[in-house]
Amino acid sequence: MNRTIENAYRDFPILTGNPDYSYLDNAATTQKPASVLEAIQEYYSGYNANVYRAIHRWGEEATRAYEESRTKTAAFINAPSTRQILFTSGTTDSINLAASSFCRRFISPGDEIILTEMEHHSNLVPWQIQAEHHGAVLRFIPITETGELDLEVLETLWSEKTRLLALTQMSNVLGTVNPVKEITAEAHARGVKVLVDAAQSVPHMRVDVQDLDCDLLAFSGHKMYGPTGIGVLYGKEELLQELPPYRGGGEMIRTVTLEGSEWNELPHKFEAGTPNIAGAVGLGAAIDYLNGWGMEAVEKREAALTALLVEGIRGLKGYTLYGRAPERGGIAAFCREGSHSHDLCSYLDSKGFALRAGHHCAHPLASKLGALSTVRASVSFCNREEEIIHLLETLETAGSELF
Ligand code: 7TS
Repeated sequence: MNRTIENAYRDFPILTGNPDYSYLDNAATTQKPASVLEAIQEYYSGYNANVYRAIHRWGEEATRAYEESRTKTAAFINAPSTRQILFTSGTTDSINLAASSFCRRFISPGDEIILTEMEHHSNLVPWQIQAEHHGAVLRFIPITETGELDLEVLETLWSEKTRLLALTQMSNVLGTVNPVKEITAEAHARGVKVLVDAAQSVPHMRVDVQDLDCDLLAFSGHKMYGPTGIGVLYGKEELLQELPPYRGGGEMIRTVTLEGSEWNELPHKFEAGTPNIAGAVGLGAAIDYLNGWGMEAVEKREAALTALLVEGIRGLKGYTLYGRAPERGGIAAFCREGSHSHDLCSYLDSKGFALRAGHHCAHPLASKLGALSTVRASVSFCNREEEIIHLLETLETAGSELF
């Protein structure tokens, strides 16, 4: 069989090794292709060493591989320079870094930060912590009936005191893709900085930070076919220069005396201690893997699978699908009349489908939807149409067996 994106699952040992199980929890984490697993194995078995410090061949090789991943990451999101790519442990870590450093530098009591009602807890709680510490006020863009941001209300939220707007590019519950570029332009017209949570978007669409013009952007390696424990914070260089460091320790300093320290240059100022070298190497391999297909092909393939899934669930009797935004990614959250979502999810697992049930770490959104717990299917290009058709049939016939 020719290698095409329709049979990309063949690149994933866990998928070929479990042909009777359908993995539809890609928004939580993605599976890893063989090339990513091999890159990590090669690092540990071929040239494992700490970066920067070692004057030996393995140290040099590890440093080269670590920095090469930074170069690949910068190119992947079209960042102008590798100095703007900070390696973190994931989206959550990236946003905590951004929130802490931004608020220490720019927030005074009474200043305002705008968030949205559809944020994952990791783009909400770090701002709550900083707002409490610095006396900032949080404001929220509400969502409409269709699960989109209410931009008319946003018009009323801006004030002289607004300093930053932080929003997700794609909701991890509704699948809604937000008009980040337009909102960023609105924010900049008022001198407001913008942080984008791109955890769900970078793995599934072409994200170009220069086109979006956002000031900060966060994402995770494990949601884009790379390993856990590695993530990225992109920032505009001028802004990153102005922000104070987040964590102190080795590598992030230029000089240290007992009285005080001077910071290293970008990006090292924000990378204290031994980084996740294997994670960065794995992320670089994941980017190579995605580039091998091309993000346009990924998007096209996932749009077809999403249409099948979303239209299919909409057509099922007794099911409610949450979110009707026309601009959406491959995420579908739903409930079945008369069934608890955890029971439905366990039932689906027994039938060979991995989905997720709960509030999906977006408690305020779940409350707003009036569905504290939903079942969520999330697709990737490595899923097959048969899997989705089989899931829809299983949902349709789920009946007395469920209780
Ligand atoms: N932002 C969004 C929009 C997310 O979907 C997630 C994780 C995060 C941030 C946090 O990413 P992390 O890698 O730091 O954990 N979302 C999910 C999910 O939907 N199910 O499990 C994790």
